Amino acid sequence: TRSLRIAAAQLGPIARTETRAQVVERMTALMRAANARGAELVVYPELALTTFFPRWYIEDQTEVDAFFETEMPSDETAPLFRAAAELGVAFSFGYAELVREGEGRIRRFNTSVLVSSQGEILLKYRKIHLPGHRDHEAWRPFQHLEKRYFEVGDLGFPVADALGGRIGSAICNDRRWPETFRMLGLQNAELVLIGYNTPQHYPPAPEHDHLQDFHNHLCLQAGAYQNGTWVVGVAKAGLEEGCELIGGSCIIAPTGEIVARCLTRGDEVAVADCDLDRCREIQDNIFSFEKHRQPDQYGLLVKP
Ligand code: CDT
Repeated sequence: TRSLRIAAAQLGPIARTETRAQVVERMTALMRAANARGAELVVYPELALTTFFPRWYIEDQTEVDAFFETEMPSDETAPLFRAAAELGVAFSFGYAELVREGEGRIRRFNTSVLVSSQGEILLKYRKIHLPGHRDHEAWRPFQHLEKRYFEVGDLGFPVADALGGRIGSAICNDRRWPETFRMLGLQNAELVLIGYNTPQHYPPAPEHDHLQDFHNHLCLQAGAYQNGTWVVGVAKAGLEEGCELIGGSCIIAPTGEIVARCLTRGDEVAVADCDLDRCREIQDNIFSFEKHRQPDQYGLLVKP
């Protein structure tokens, strides 16, 4: 077996006034709790370092940019990297990434990284499916302005051979798209790390509010099963600046079964032993792409 002990490190709400240093302290406490339970990899949510700022329409770009990181590690995140080195654990987390290119061009992405215990970036992913809208929509009780604040990721769906397996990432809304999982599945991913911030209330279709937890697990479990991969889904949860976010962070086996999950909407760790060899149970059988997939029949899937 190739067993990796993984922790889903769910974060409760982060206030707008909370500093990076305060959040990193919470993340470090979760890392220590996970390590005490033997975890070798700790997975944190999307945009883990700040409150989920796309809920606000902010006109002043300087104010928006204060939510972004220009370097990683930064002085403020360094304590997390130091704890990982001390404990010998790898970790993955999401953050808003600001990149300065030539001639004053600035690009902004919703990014996640997988980091080795030694601080090496093993995998970087920039979110491709950006949900929500671009302009202020006054009718909404809160905004979802990811299309305004971020560009579509430009790194594709990369995988990394790391920690004894093949690992991919996706971010929040990506998990609702089977194409995300299939892009990773076609590269033989054995573990997919996914952070999310999902409001309980979906303003465009409030009749689905009671289904948010169901749809979360439905997508994560289907993605795992249909590609024979482990999936770790990690929430930022709870009542954040008046907006309730679902929890339900979990670790899912390649069979689609949830093997560990968080029960609260606060800071909490769920741990499971993930035998990466179990991917073969699915990848060699029911979803052996080589034996059973019919790509010649799927032309519509890649037409714009
Ligand atoms: N962060 C993120 O992608 N959240 C979306 C919310 C619903 S779309 C406005 C999600 O898919 O969970």
